[in-house]
Amino acid sequence: MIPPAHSSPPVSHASFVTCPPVTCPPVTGPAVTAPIGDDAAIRRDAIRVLLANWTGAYTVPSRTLYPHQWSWDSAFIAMGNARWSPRRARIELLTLFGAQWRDGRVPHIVFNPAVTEDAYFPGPGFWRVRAPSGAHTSGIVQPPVHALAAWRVHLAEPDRAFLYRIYPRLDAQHRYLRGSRRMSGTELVSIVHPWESGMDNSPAWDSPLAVVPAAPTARARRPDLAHVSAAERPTDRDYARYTAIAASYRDAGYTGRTDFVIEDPLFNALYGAAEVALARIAAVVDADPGPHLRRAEEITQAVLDRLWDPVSGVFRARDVRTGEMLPEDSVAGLVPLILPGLSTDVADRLVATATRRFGLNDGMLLPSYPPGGAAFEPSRYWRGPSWINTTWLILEGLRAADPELAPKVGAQILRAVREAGFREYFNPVTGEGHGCGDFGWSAALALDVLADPAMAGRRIRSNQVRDVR
Ligand code: 2M8
Repeated sequence: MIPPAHSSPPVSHASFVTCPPVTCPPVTGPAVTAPIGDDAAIRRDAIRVLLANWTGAYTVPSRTLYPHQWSWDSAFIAMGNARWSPRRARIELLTLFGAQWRDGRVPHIVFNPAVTEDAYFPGPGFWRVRAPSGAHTSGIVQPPVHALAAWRVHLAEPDRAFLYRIYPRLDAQHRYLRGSRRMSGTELVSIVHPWESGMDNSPAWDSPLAVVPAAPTARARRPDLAHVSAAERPTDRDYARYTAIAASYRDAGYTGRTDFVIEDPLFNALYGAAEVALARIAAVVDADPGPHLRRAEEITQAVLDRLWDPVSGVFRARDVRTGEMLPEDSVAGLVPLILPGLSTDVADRLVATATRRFGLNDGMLLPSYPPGGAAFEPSRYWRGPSWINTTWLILEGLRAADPELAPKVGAQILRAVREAGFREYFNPVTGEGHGCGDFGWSAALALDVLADPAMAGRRIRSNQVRDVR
């Protein structure tokens, strides 16, 4: 299936990557699963993981479980790569945007043609998509953290040519979200599949998924279970539902609604923060930052109006099909802390919720779901474990909201990888690692934390707060 037409000319994948090919040093040494030593050792091993997962044009999240390019993984990985190889970080983002569709959407997976169909499900044969570049991709999206990543990459090593190249692509990505995903008639955008949330197996999705028919024909193959224990992954029943929703969206030509239409606080908070980053980029590339800043304000207001739950002091996802807020909380509800325009009152309540209900100040790693909740499973994918990327997003918000707490959260990230290695996720209570090893964003974001002056005990100056750096 060819994606819907877009007025801009097709993007050539190859035309983006103008730098000479990057030579990867041979990968040696054992996988990082054993505890690793001091900060210098973390840095060395993080770079080793990023080199091992580098394909020449992008970084796979994992050589075993996720052998293709993932959208928001690449954004996080670029921010980590920016700390030691900004050139590699630029290539990572340009490669991803090389597979952008004509309608502006950035697919959540860009498939590596050298990897066999049975290595990952659902593969290119399921999605049946070719982007204008010729790349096989999925047809759904992931949280739009890319403008923030592009800006951070530029800050690490200013490169206006890079920003000139990426800005129109980022702008088109946001135009797609604005034009095709505002499904409630407000400024908020909707996700149409749990995979679009990035937190696929979150207990927050249990109630909307319960009404999705899991037809036997939608039975998924599970290559993931060859790499990770079934006890740490979604159930077959959930996989059947994921597959059914994706198949129905595909069969509708990747447009319109599905059985799952949700306004998610994490997705929308990153969308709003990305508009602020787009404004900064626009100012460098002689474009008008004004519309981006206005949209950031409107999105922030809509996140507050539609998703803030003043009773529980956290943001909640809203089901657009029923109009109701979903009953379960998750770490996604804390991520609006990253919005530069959030009021101090709301930010303070979020910090209180993070410390009291999510145990952030207890020396525990930040869980993806509150430990007191009925659905808490500390080692099952997105149903309780701590993840480096969501912890890092909260850390970003805390720089302004609670500059004393921020370095402690950074230290938690370093402790997690020091004690368990660059695992995909961590038991928040015991610190034990779960999911795959040598996981891309765990390595990349640890590098970012290590390079952060605030982590070296330096105070954050007041003019740096409330700033999407
Ligand atoms: C996980 O999601 C994929 C589907 O996209 C999977 O389980 O197969 C999620 O953790 C997602 O957030 C992440 O981007 C992806 C690759 O790391 O894996």
